[in-house]
Amino acid sequence: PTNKFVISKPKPSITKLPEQGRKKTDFIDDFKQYYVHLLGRDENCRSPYYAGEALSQAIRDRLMERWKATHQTYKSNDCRRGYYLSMEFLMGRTLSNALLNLGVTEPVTQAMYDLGIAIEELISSEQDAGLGNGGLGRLAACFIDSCATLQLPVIGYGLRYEYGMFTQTIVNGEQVEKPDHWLRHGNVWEIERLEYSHSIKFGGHTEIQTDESGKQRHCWMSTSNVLAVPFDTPIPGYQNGTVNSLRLWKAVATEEFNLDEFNAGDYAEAVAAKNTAENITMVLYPNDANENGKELRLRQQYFLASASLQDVIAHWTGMHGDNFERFVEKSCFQLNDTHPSIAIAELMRLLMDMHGLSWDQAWAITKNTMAYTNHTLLPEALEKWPVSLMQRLLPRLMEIIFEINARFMAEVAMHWPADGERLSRMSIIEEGDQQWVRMAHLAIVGSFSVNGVAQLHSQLLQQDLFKDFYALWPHKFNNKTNGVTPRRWLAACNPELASLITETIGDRWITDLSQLKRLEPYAENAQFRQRWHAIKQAAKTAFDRLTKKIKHGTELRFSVDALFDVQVKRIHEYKRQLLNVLHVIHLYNCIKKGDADRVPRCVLIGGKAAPGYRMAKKTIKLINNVAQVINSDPEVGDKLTLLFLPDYRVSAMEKICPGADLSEQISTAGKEASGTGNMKLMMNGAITIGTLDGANIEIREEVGDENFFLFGLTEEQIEARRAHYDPLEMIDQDEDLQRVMHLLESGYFNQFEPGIFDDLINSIKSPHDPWMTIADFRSFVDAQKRVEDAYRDKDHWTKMSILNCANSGKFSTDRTIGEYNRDIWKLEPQPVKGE
Ligand code: GL9
Repeated sequence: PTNKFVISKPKPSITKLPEQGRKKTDFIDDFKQYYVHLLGRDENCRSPYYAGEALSQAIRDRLMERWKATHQTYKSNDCRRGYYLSMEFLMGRTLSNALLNLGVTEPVTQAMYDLGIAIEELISSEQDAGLGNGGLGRLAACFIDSCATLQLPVIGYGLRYEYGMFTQTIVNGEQVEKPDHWLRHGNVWEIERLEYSHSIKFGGHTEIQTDESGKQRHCWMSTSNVLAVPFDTPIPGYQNGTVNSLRLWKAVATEEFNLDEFNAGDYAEAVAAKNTAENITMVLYPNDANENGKELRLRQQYFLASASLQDVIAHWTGMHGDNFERFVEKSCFQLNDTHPSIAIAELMRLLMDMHGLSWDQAWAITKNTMAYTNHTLLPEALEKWPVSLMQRLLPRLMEIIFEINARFMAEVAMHWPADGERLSRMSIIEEGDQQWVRMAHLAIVGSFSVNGVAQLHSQLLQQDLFKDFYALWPHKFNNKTNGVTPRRWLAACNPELASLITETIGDRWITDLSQLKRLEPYAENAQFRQRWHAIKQAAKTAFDRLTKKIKHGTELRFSVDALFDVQVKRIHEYKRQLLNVLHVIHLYNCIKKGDADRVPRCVLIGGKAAPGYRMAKKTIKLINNVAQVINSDPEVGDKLTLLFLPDYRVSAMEKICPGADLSEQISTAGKEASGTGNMKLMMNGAITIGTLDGANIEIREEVGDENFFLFGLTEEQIEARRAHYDPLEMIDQDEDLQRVMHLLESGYFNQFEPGIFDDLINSIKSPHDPWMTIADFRSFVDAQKRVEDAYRDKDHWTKMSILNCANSGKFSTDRTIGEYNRDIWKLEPQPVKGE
C-alpha cells in the first residue's frame, strides 16, 4: 500500500561498498568513528553506555552483509519457508550473543581492553529487550537462534512493544511495577522498513458485492485502519554466515490525523484517534496465565496475525501473482500458543476476499500450512473471546469462524451421529448466556499439527484437555519437548565452564550438545573435578559481588561455601514458591532448636507477579518478610540466608545459572507444561530437586535418578487425592509442619502488619487447595535432607554436577527445532556462501 519509499529502479552502485571483505579486526576504526562522529563523545565521557552503542553499531555492520546474503540465498533458491508467529520474543541483550555468533568475542574483548575499556561494562549497559513474560517468550527467542544456527529459512513475526515487561522494584517487601520504556534511547539492532508496511482493518461492517463478471465477494467496509510498520532485527546463526530476521510490527496511525474531522474543526478528536491506533503496540500484557479478555489484547493479536500474513502473501504474489497452487508446498506457519490463532480465520479472509480463492481452496491451504503449539493445561489460560466483541471489532473474521465451525460440526456429527454432548464440547463456539469463541478449538481445527512441549504435557493434552479432538484426528497430535539455546545459556553466560569443556572434549558441543556426554568419564577424574568445583565457586563469588552492588553493600551474608539454592521463575501458585518458603522456615526452626549440624545454605528466589494477581504479590511480600527476620537473626549467622532478587529477567539468569548448585523445580505435578529454567540450570551443572512434572521427568531420565532429587506426588496421585484431601490432618500429624504453620500463624513474620498473610495461610490449609502444597511438604523436606547429605561430600556433589551438565544434551533447542523441522516444517537447510 505505501510504496512511496521504494526506489523505482535498483541502483547497484549504491549498495557496492568499498570496504566489502574487510577483516574481523578492522571494526576498531569503525568503533572510534561511531563513538566520535555519530555519538559525539570523547574520552571524557564516563558512561559505558555510549561505548557500548558505538561497539554495537560496528558489530551490526558485520552482520549486514551476511544478512543480505542470507536473504539472497533464500530468494534465489525459492525455498520452502517457516514463519514463527508469537506475541512474545523475550530476547534479552543482543551484543554478547552477536559477538559469540560472529566468532569475535576474543579479538573484540582484547581490542577494547587495549583502549582501556572493560567489555563486560559495555555488555551490562545494554537494556534487556523484555518483550515477553517468561518461558513462552524466551522459548521463541531460543527457537529463532537455533533456526539460524541450523540454517533454516524461518522468520520470526511479533510485536514491537514500546513498553516491555515492567521493571520490578521492591518497596517495603512489596512488588512495585515501573514501566519499561526500553526504546527511549533508541535501539541500534533494529531497522525500520517502512516500504513493507501493511494496513490493518478494525470495526466497520460486511457486505456482499457482485463484480462485473457476476462473481460475489465479501467486502469488509467502513473500517478504521491502522498501519503496521515492520522493524527487523538480525538473528545470526552460530559462525555459519546465516543471518535470519525477526520482524516486529509497530502500529502507526494511517494519516497524521483524519483530515475530514480536522476540517470540521474536530482537531482534538482527530488527534485522539491517532492515539487509539498507536496504542495497539504500546505495551506488553504482563499476565503469565490468565488473560482477562481485554479488547486491546484482541486488537494486538489480530494486528500481529494480519500484518504477518499480508507480508507473507505480498511476498508470494510478488513472485507468483494470484496463483496459490504451490503455496502449501512453500510455506508453514507455527502458532506460538493460541495468541496468534486468529491467523487461521485471517488467512481464509485474505485468500478468499482479497485473492479470489473459493472456500475449499482457501481451507485446503489454511489447514495444511498452520501448526499449533499448546503451552499450558491451566484452564484459566485457555483463551476465549466474546462473540459480541469479535463481531464489533472483526466482523468479517467472525463470519468466517462461524462458517468454519458449521462445517466442523457437520464433520463431527458424521463421525459421532446423535452425540449432542460431544458437539457442544467440541464446538469452536461456546454457548450460554453469552457466546464465546474458543481459540484453542479454532487452532486445532485449522491446523495439521498440534503439539505439547514435554512428554507428560503432550500426553495429558491427548488424554484430558483435547481428548475429543485426539479421538477424531490422532495423526495431528505430537510432542516437541522444549529446549534452550546452548549458545546463550552455556557458551556465552558461562565462559569459564565453556572453556573447560572445550579444552576437554573440543568445541563441537556448541552446535551438537549431545557431545557433552563425552564429559561423563571425567566425573571420575579428581583433577577435572577440582577445576569444575573451582569454576562453580568462582561463579558464586561473581554473583555475590553483583548482588552486593545492587544492594549497595548491605549486610547480606552470602557465603561461597553455602549451598546455592535457586528458584527463579514467574511467581505463581502452581509453581509453589510457598512450598520453598515453608522449607526455609523449617530450616530456621531447626537452627533455632540448636540442630547444629546443618549445611549452610543461601536460598535465592526471584520472579515477577502479574500486577493483578493478589496471591502472587502476597507471596513476594512473605518471602521478603521471612528474609528480613532470618537474615537479621544473630543466632542464624551464615547457616541460612534467604534472598529475594528484584527484577528477575533474562540478563539476571545469565548471571545466576553459572553459580547455582540446586535447581528448584517444585510445581504441582501435571501443572508445569515443560519448564525451561530447569534446563538452563542443569546445563550449568546445578542439580534438580523436583516433582515428576513437565520436562523434569525427561531431565531425570537423562541424568539418572541417583543424580536428581525426586519428591512429591505424581500427577495421577494428585488427581486421585483431590476428592479427599485433608491438609489439616497432615499438619496435625507432622511436628515439623506444625511448627512451621505455628510460626507463620503467630504473626512472627508480620509483627507490625497483622493478618496480611491470612489468605496465603488459608489457601494452603484449604481442602480445595488446587496446588496441594501441604501434601508434598514432608516429601520435600526429606528430599532437602538428602540434598544436604549429598552436598557435605563435596567431591560427590561435583560428580553429580558434572553428570548433570554431561547429560543435558537433549535440552538444546537445536534438538527441538530439528524435530519441529523433521515432523512439521520439513524445510531444507540453506547454506549461505561467504563464510
Ligand atoms: C509456558 C509454560 O508454563 C512452561 O512450562 C513452558 O516451559 C513454556 C514454554 O513452552 O510455556 N506457558 C505459558 O503460558 N508460560 C510458560 O512459561 N508463561 C509465560 O511465559 C509467563
